[in-house]
Amino acid sequence: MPTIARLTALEILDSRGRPTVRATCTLASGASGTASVPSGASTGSAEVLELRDGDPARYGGLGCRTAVRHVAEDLHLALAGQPFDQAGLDRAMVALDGTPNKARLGANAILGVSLAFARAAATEAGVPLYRYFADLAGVPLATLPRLTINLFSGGKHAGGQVPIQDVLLVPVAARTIDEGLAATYAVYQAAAELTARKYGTRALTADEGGLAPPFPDAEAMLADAVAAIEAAGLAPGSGVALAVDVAASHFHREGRYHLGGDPLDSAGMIDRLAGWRASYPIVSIEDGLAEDDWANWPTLRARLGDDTLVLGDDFLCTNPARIRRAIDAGAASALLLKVNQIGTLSEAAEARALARDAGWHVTVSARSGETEDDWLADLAVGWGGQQIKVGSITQSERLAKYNRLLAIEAETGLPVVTWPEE
Ligand code: 2PG
Ligand code: MG
Repeated sequence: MPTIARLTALEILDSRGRPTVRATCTLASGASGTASVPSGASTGSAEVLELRDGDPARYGGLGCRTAVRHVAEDLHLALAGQPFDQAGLDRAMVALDGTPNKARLGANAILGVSLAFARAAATEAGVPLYRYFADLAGVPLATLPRLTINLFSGGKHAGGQVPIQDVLLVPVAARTIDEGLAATYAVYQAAAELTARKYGTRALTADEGGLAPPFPDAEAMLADAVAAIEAAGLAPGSGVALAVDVAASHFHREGRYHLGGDPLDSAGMIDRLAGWRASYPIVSIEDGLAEDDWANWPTLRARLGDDTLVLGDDFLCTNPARIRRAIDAGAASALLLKVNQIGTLSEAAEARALARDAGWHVTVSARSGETEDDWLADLAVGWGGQQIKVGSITQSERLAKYNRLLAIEAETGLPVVTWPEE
């Protein structure tokens, strides 16, 4: 087992210019690994705690110097000199933290170490990171994930000009990552032209590089996405399909969904989503209902679940307890997996295994605040994710992951998951 010799960390800036943690783990063998932690904006309330300094004079309180100190001092002192495997290290950090939501040491400190150790251990073993992740989860390396790529943005990622958060392209006909990216590029260019003409704006982009013109409503976003696919000479549905991140928690107040027009109750919201499904080529709906609307998720799944993924992000928070409850209730059919929602690789692996054992799909996802680190691509491949969600095909913090997928594709020759899978 690898022995940790030294843990260090650095406060760096993410794609929104906000501080985050970059951790480095050096092993006794001399192998070392460095990894950076992402950060969300439309967060679920059950996510573990991202520790911020709270000093309003510095980065509006968002500094990460305390979390950095927790890596270089507390975690270093407690863990250095000891041999660990990934599960043992993650368990030790959870125990050292001692809180249910990683509030003492900070999930950003703990995840930085969990990921940096993974990189160092892969280097020590002489294997690519995706193989280390595959071995960790006991998953055969068989496929590459299907791309789901942000085209249009709204909600918290775009200043709320329209309540829903993402319309994504799913290049279902693409047999390779390379083909999928080329199809997406064509649609993105067509969409930039179409929206510039229609809304008279320059191509304004949101947090993840998605186009964010002043759409009048969610339906206009979906219709413009279909028009852009057609304008690019591709077939909506069979060539390029759509996915939606409704992020409904963020416009749900006092039991009503404020989607524009009259506020909707849960049944009305489900009707609206079913209407979208009937009118547009949508293969996946994420957070179609709010994170605490437990009573109505099973109805949503029953209405849409046969041919559309009912995907839980804020709803599940990569949290094994929430996932178990959702499986028992028949409340979803897919997990959006974000390791920083739960804070260690091992707990995220447990979340993944629960979802897969229940026959769910898994979408491995980046955050809206990202860094140039590319471990997410290795994770999506290694854990056999059916989908990957990274944001748009602009901005280097997104492209780092797409470019890593291209490299893994060239190296392994693995095929992309076919749709519908299995
Ligand atoms: C989401 C993510 C990524 P955030 O809601 O799925 O798009 O956003 O990182 O802001 O939670
Ligand atoms: Mg989401």
